[in-house]
Amino acid sequence: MKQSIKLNVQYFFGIFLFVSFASFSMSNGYELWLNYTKVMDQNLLAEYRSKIQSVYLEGSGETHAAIKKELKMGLGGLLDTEVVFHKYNGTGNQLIVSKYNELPQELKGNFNMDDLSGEGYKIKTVQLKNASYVVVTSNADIGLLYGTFNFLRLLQMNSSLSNLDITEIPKVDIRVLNHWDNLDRTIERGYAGFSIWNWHTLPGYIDQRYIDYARVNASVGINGTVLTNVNANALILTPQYLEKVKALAKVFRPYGIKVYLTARFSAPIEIGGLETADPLDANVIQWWKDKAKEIYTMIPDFGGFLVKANSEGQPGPQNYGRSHLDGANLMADALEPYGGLVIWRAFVYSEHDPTDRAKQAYSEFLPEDGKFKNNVLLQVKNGAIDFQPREPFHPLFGAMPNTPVMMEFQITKEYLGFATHLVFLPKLFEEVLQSDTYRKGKGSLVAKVIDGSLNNKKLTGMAGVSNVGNDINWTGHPFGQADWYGFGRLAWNPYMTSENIADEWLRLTFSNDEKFVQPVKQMMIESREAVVNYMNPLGLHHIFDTGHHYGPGPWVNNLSRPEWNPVYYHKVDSEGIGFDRTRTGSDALSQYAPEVEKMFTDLETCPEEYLLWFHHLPWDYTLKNGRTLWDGLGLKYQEGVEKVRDMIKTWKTMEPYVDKNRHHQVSMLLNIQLKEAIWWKDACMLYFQTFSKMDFPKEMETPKHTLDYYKSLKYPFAPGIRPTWN
Ligand code: BDP
Repeated sequence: MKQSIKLNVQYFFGIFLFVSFASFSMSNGYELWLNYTKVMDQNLLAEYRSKIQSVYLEGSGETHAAIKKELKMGLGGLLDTEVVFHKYNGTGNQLIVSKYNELPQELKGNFNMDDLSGEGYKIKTVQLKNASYVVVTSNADIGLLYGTFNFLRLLQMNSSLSNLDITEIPKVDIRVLNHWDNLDRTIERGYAGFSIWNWHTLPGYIDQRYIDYARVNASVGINGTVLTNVNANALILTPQYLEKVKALAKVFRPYGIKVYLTARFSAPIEIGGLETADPLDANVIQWWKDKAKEIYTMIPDFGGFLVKANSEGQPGPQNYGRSHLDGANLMADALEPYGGLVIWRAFVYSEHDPTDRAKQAYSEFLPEDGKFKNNVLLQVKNGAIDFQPREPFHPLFGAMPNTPVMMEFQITKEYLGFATHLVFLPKLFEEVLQSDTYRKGKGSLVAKVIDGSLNNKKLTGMAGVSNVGNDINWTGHPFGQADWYGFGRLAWNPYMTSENIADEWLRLTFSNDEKFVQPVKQMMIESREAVVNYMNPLGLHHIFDTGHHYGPGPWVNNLSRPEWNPVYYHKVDSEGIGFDRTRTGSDALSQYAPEVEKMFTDLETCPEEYLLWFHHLPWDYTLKNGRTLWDGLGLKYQEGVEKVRDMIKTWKTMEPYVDKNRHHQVSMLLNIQLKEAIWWKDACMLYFQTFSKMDFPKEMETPKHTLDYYKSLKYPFAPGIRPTWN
């Protein structure tokens, strides 16, 4: 692509313009970041071709076949040549892709493989006398596949092959997507079409998408997928559906991806004919054991169960007076003989509990630390409320040293403008992972909890609620692909910077041209703060319209459960705004380490982006910039809107570097984003003004409509709304 652009400039009115635009307009984004178009830099192309005159690939089996297929496709496309597979030539200029034990003897001495896990790999330029090789090696097939993808990525990113010396080992064990996909193919909080799992035609029909899904995930190291919604349907555990799951598992296996299912706690009643699902009942215990045996007979490498229990109406052990511990350990016992895992979700809060919702998961699970069976992981959302545009890290991170606590991020943009807003989520993920829990003194980062290093945990994990659907480009918004990519990269290495991720993704997906990469990267990095500002500035949260969470609804106060209403979260009144979570308020802050509590409690040290999350402050409270809280709020909303305008400007100038199709798509979406950013600003500020009774700051654009108008907007068919909960 880079080349096409140069050609465009050089031969602006010539035939090349036509050729390059013709190929540009073909791009529909289906290939995601596995974009193997020809390397356009002629010097590099010549270097690559001369260094990879043939490929030595030893081994057998289905992962090996997947590697061969990817090399053919990748090298074939990037170098625009037929890939020659050849025995070890001894004379160099060969790409060697081989497990360590099958490496040609004379190359072995260049590698120390003791530090590698099965998933790890090395890529190295090896000089032997006058012969030079690029070697990709690992102790296991799966590591070799990951190494192959990394090698292709190097070519896609136009890296030199002269001095490679890469060692990669994933820092996290369980790297899974959570699909909130229902059996009728709707997706809860999905904005990119319907589910890619076509349950009706499975197991007989294998859609090419399943294979490409596996390739794409493996390319970033994702090694598991939970196929079904956490608001589970027990039918998935019946033989009829397990046959279909088995077919998907077969497709994913060569790519190192295990399937997991959501287990509905009441399944023994619904599909087992029992009268109870009590975890201590002997028949129930036996039922889960039999079910596990049945599943593993069909799918020997089945990953395990993900469970949402006693949360938002889902059944669970508490229905029988038992605890989460009883429930998790019941399933853990059943899966244990086969090496299966139970991933138990900590996303619980109750309408019967009058304490601050933000406190409930911590109170519920903390006492259970160290009591779960060894094959249980506790999956905790990044914050204590619910995937808000900005949320302080969940107090459970670091607080349960004797339990494997895994991260749950949301890749789909339930609270970030659906698939219509350009918001680069790795920036949000990075902020959470880099937060300091202070549980073991300064530097006790959330990332260290997640990779297990803080408490020497052997079993670790990171989950991302998928943004994938059957839209042609998988994610709806072309830039939504970057969130999937970034999730995978961070699950592999939670210390990666969002900037590096953006850089990689842009080069892989669009172009290596710096004139494109630098400004668009900047735009992506800033896009996250933009959405915070135009939706939830200064620590406001959960003020979305009800049910679908599309657009603002700060006025909503009539839902049956108090903690479902936005008014519960902003607590606006004539005095001021914000949720007091200090000791004078809900005291949620006491759930953090003392250093963190102190930092957030003290208004001098509390970062302003968390102000209203932790404090209820008067309208005339003075912000660090000297303005009143009221003015500051308006200015932040305005800033968010302005940033979207900047993004539109930047994107406009990128026209020469991007294919017409995707350029136009993103332009249209940015315009929607601007409209909605203004909607957020106007609706929220007009509503809050009815309490503050103050004039809008002069820098803020006057609202386009009245508050009544904004309140009257209804979207009964906004996408992603949960259809039924079972
Ligand atoms: C909330 C969603 C709801 C999910 C729930 C969960 O609104 O659809 O079922 O989280 O994570 O964010 O279980």
